[in-house]
Amino acid sequence: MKKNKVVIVGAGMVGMSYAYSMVNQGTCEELVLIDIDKNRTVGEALDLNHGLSYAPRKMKIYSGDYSDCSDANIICITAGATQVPGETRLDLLHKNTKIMKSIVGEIKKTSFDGIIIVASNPVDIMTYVVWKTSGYDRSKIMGSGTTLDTARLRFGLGERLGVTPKSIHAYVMGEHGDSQFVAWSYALMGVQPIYQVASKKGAKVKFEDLELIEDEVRNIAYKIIDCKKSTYYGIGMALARITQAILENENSILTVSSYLDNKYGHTDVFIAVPSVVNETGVREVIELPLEKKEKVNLDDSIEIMKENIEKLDI
Ligand code: 6V0
Repeated sequence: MKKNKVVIVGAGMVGMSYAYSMVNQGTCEELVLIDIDKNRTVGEALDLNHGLSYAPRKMKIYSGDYSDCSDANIICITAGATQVPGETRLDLLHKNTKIMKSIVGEIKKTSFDGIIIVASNPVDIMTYVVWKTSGYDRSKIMGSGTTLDTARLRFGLGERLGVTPKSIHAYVMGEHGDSQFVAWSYALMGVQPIYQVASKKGAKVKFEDLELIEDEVRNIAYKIIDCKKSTYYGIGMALARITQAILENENSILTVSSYLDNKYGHTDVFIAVPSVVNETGVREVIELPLEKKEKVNLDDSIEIMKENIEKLDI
């Protein structure tokens, strides 16, 4: 099992941006591409292999099939339909549920015993579908959640404050979608609370800007979709980051979509909350005492997830 093998199911824009990030960062030793379009994976594997001379580590990259899942550490599901202009992530619900069920059916035929990361949208619900239909341990399944939105928030704040996004410690929580929210009460620039930064005279980011920034993060995917049809580089890098946290047994805190078991007052739902990620998957969900408004936002987000899960044939 210890060979750092990653299988990507869905070699489209998201899957391949993820693969490309991993090749450039040397995240894993073995990378397998699976897609219903076999030709596509053959071409993509060849193309990536041709870059290996310039990659930081030796890697084995090939077009495979589900039998390659048996000894994989991670399967990342990036297959499925994408939003077209005018569609929300929730509009993809039924199309992608069918696809998740068929993929899980194939994985279950193998002796796979690793971690599954789900990226297909609506990601929190697709993660639930994968968990429910697979019967696998819930800690071994996670969605990409708001890892991308959190990176967007850090970028936006960092730009305005004139500091690197790496020094912004702030989290987007809830649905990877329209009901997401920023846990502002825990947002820091370095060691300074953002609320404190915003309250200073002449601050680069004022209180009234925080809501605008939050809206911008929530809606930026729609702008990207209008401009270039889909988003993929950011999520590719977010998935590579989650993968590294698992393979390196990092115990990193990431806003993946995790199963809530009596956390934040909820059970039986996957939603993005700060979670400790290591080689066992989600080691722990961190339960923050949220401000009243933030807790209402999280409750609303979870309510939307549950209403949609009830509509599904799983
Ligand atoms: P794409 O470029 O159309 O690629 C999808 C791929 O899935 C194609 O190559 C298909 O052939 C393949 N596919 C479809 N059905 C199956 C199946 N049953 N088995 C195997 N492969 C299959 O889409 P793109 O890569 O842009 O998006 C993929 C998914 O990621 C969509 O659901 C997006 O909405 C979602 N995104 C998730 C994000 C996140 O933050 N979690 C961000 C962006 C997109």
